[in-house]
Amino acid sequence: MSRRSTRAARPQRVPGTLTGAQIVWECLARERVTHVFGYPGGAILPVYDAMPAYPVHHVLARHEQGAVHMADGYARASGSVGVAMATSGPGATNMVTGIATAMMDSSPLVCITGQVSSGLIGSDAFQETDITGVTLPITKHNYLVTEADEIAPAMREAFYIARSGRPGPVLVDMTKDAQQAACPFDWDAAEPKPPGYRPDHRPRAAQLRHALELINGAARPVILVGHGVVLANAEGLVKTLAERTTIPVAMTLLGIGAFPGSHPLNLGMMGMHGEAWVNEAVQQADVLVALGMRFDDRVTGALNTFAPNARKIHVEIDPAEVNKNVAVDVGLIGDVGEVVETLLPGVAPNDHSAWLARIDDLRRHATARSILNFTDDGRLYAAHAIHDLWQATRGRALVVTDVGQHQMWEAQYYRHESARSLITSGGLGPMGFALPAAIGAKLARPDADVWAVVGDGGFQMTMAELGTMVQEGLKVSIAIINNGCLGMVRQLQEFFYGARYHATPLVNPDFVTLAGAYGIRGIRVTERSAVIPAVEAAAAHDGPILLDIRVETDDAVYPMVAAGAGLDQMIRRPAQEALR
Ligand SMILES: Cc1cc2nc3c(=O)[nH]c(=O)nc-3n(C[C@H](O)[C@H](O)[C@H](O)COP(=O)(O)OP(=O)(O)OC[C@H]3O[C@@H](n4cnc5c(N)ncnc54)[C@H](O)[C@@H]3O)c2cc1C
Ligand SMILES: Cc1ncc(C[n+]2csc(CCOP(=O)(O)OP(=O)(O)O)c2C)c(N)n1
Ligand SMILES: [Mg+2]
Repeated sequence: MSRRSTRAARPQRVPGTLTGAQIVWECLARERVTHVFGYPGGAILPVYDAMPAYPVHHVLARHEQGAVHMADGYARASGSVGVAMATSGPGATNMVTGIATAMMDSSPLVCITGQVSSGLIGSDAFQETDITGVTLPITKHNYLVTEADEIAPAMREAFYIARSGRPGPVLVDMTKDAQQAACPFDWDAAEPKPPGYRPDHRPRAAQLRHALELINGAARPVILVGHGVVLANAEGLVKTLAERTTIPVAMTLLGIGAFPGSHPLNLGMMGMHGEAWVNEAVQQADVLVALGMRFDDRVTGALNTFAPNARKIHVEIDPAEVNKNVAVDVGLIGDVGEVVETLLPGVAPNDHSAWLARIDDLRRHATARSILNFTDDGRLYAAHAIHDLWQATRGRALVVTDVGQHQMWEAQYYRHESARSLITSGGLGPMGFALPAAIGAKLARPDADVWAVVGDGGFQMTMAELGTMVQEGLKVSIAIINNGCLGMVRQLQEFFYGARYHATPLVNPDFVTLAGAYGIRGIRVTERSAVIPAVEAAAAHDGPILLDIRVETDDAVYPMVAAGAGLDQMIRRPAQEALR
């Protein structure tokens, strides 16, 4: 009996043509994509079958959510478009959290999904999901492609839309028959021309003049630096603006790193868990210069009391963001790098030493309440662990955090000196982001000392990606800030639900043994004196390492602006005695 050839399903090449599947890889290679993060299945198999002929490395994730977070981590670390791939139905729906994460944080992604053959669409075919319908509100744009000759134009347009203007995720769903059919491939003819899409904006001259008057005439100004500054690679220009005017700089969570943490004009993070002096400075300011940030509710607190005395300038690439949450005096719509460059010749040197001295007073008053300044009571707090990680890595690590208390302590206690040295999910905040995003970041920047700082809860959401990390031979260091609970939610229960801790205590696996199952070295840290040696051991170790850092359960992130409260109405850390 003759055996059926396993190669029989290969599409026939017609001279002068490529299959849709080959066109996908041609486009990826021409877009200079080096890594694709994905997971195969029947509806995308023609694309996988064509892959080996192309110089693109495929990273096999353990879950499609992980694949998208990896692509996102890659994009945020490199500034290039990240690419993720999955099959139809469950593969595509597993991508949803990752896509929504990228959408909320303006991260450029192209997600490619297989779809059932075009003749089956609408028939509830096996693994058919209307993924363009599902992702319509969480993508910048999406496509359903049913013909091979539509693939190249859709792919080129997807990359163009993902990276231009305000970046974001674009999904290209392609039917199996479109992947299998052959057609001529013409890269030049597929040049993107999306109708009605205008990503380039320039501010009007009158608005620029108005902004200069406000900046030059301010007595108590603050610059608010956001993620847009990172996306625009404009940190150098923003530093020039701050130094010329001596205007202090506050950052959003996603703006951290866009202004050097050790710079004398750096105030730190503002907002719900921003430092007290930063929020107080924002509230007392007479001029706010908001650069590439979108006045998220975690940043502003109650809108009706936000920065009541300040004239506001908003530099923003997306016109829909201007006057959306906060009414501003001047909206400068355009790329923040270009706008600041245009403003700089008109910006007068200035000396705001009286205002800086006032903020320093606020800072002195607040730092007395920092847990780092409490006398050592022998307990290991998360803030200690993160502070010591910062010291031991000399502030030069590329840190990827998960979501929760540890994320906020990282923002407060790890001082970042450069843009793209903190990768964190701000807008959607999905637990499980850190490990896969760290894998993507390490592949984008192999020379970086990549640390995933993750909670014990969030780690368990995507810990299967340890397998991906090992399979790729990556040296990523993992610090589990293990407080034995879903700390951020426990904190809400402590403050607002009478300390009724339902569904927040965790019974955890032994993370060190778990690491061992993957061949990863694990170290348990239970004392403060062991943190720095463990971080140094990670640096010296030729491979990934997992630190299970057992920190106090009973602690909260301070300050905290409660929902609906004004930015300067913060819940402050109690005196040390209250911790006992
Ligand atoms: C548990 C938790 C707690 C949090 N607490 C805080 C907190 O205390 N403080 C805080 O700040 N955040 C906090 N966040 C994050 C918060 O939810 C927002 O994600 C964050 O504040 C958004 O920062 P952003 O506006 O700088 O970035 P984004 O949301 O990414 O917005 C960037 C803006 O820049 C614009 N832009 C993009 N490119 C350009 C360009 N080239 N030129 C000009 N503009 C451009 C975009 O259109 C967008 O409007 C928290 C998140 C979590 C999960
Ligand atoms: C996928 C998802 N589910 C639920 C939440 C709500 N949530 C925010 S923080 C948090 C607790 C996180 O616990 P852990 O990972 O242990 O970090 P910790 O706060 O203890 O540092 C939860 C449940 C979320 N952000 N993401
Ligand atoms: Mg926890």
